[in-house]
Amino acid sequence: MSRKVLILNGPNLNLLGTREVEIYGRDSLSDIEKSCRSHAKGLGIEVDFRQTNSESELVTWIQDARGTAAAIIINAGAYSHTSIAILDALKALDVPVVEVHLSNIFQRESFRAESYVSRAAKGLIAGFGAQGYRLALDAISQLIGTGAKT
Ligand code: CA2
Repeated sequence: MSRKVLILNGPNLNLLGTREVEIYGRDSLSDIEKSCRSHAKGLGIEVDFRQTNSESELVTWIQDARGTAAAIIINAGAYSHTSIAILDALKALDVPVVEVHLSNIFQRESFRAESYVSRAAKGLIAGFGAQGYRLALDAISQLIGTGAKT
């Protein structure tokens, strides 16, 4: 069984570290990718880390994950709160989905407290900044097991 985890990032996450650092932290997305790669290595997980500003590209990547990824970690950014298309694509998967948000979306504007992604996710990690991605990898590692033959 593959131990490849697809880590998907949605709109504006390419701007991390440049503004709103009090909300999202100082790490750039490239810093987060590096920390995911190093953490995943220790867990024996292969990472495919991507970002797009396009809703349709996210849907296509989720569809393409069928049969190729063991799990998905997704921070869909603002699309989390609006996209039924992303929800439908996630629901078509038969691998675990862990949702990540850098900020605690429940402590912010009311429109951020609703997430369509959550409806398809095994669980949600929010409010831990960049550490949330590493926590999600830990959760995925538990969910998909060691991959060792018994
Ligand atoms: O907390 C999160 O991870 C979010 O998914 C981040 C999204 C936001 O729309 C969600 O409600 C919560 C925003 C992505 C980053 O936006 C930036 C905009 C300007 C400068 C830096 C980051």
